[in-house]
Amino acid sequence: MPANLTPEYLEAEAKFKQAKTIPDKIKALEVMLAVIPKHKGTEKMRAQLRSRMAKLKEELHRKPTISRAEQAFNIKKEGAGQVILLGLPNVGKSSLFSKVTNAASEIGDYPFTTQKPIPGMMRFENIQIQLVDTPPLQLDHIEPGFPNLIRNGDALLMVLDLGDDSLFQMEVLTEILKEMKIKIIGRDQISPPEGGWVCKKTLLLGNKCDLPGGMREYRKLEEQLNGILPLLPISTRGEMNLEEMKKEIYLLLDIIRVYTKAPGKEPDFTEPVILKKGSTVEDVALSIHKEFAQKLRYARIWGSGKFGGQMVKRDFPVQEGDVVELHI
Ligand SMILES: Nc1nc2c(ncn2[C@@H]2O[C@H](COP(=O)(O)OP(=O)(O)OP(=O)(O)O)[C@@H](O)[C@H]2O)c(=O)[nH]1
Ligand SMILES: [Mg+2]
Repeated sequence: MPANLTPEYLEAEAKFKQAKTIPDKIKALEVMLAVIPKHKGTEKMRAQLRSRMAKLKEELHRKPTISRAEQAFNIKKEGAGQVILLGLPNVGKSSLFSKVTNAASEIGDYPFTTQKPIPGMMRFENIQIQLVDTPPLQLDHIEPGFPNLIRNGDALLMVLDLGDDSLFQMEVLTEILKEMKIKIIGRDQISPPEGGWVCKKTLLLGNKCDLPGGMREYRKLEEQLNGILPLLPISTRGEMNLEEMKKEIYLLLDIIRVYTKAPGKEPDFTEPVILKKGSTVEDVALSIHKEFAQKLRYARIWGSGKFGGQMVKRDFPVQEGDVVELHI
C-alpha cells in the first residue's frame, strides 16, 4: 500500500535531515509524527519514527559522559583541606608526598614517573590535611581533568627543583596555569577573580636544597620574587624544613581550630572543630547540628573573649584556639 506522504510531511522530513542538534531533531520528528497520514500503509514508518524519537529523548537526558582519564583527576576531598602538589618533571613531588603523608607514590630518578593523581593524608598537629600528588605539568600537553583538579583544590604547593634553574621553572609553571586561567597568589593577597579566572593561594617550595649550590639557587629565587609569594627551602631527602612546611600549608588554608566543651567539663583538645577564618559562634553550633544552631541562646567563650567564660551572642567571631561552650 502506498504511503501517500503529504508535502507537509516531506518538508518536516527535510528539516529533520538538516537538524544539527538533538532538540531540533526531536522537534522535526514531532511534526513528522503529527502530519504523517495515519493508515495501514504508514504503520511501519510510524513505528520507526516513534522508536527514533525514543532514542533521541534518551540521548538528550543521558548525563554527559566523563572519560576515564578525566575521572582519575576527580579526587574526593577529605580532612581539613585539599592541597595540590604541582611541578615540572622530576622535581621531587612524589618523594615529598610519600614522606609526609600516609600514602605512597612511586619515585623515580627519571621524568614522568607519576601518571595519575594520588591522594594522601598529612597530619599536622591535631588535624589531617589532604595532599594530592600529580603527574608533572607540561607546556604542550594538559591532561583532561587536570585544570579542574587544580581549580577545585583549596591551595597549591608548587615544587621547584633547586638543582636546576628555579626561576625558569616558575615561569613555565605560571605559563601553564595561565592557559588554565589560574592565577597563583600569596597568603594574604585577595584579588577578585574576573572573567573565568580563579585565584589560588600557593606556597612555593624550593626542593633539594641539600644539593651543592641549592641554597645559592634559593637565594636567587627569593630575591627575584621579592615576597610576592610565600617561599620555603626544603630538602625531602635531608628532611629539612618539613615541619615548617606543614605549618605554612595550614596557614595557607585560611582555617581555624575551635574546641567545644560541655558545661562543667574540660574541652577535648584532640578533636577541633575546623572552620573558615571569620566564622562565628553560630558556625560552631552549625558544625554540630542545624537544629542546635537554631536553638542556640548564647555561648561562653575562653580565648578571644575579654575574660575567660565571657557570655557572647551567636554572631561573636571566633578565633584560632578558642574554647566554646554552647547553651541552648
Ligand atoms: N638531592 C635530592 N634529591 C631529591 C630530593 N627529593 C627528591 N629527590 C630525587 O629527585 C628524583 C625525582 O623524584 P620524584 O619524587 O620521583 O619526582 P617527581 O616530581 O614526583 O617526578 P615526576 O613524577 O616524574 O614528575 C628522585 O631521584 C629523587 O630521589 C631532595 O630533597 N634532594
Ligand atoms: Mg612523581
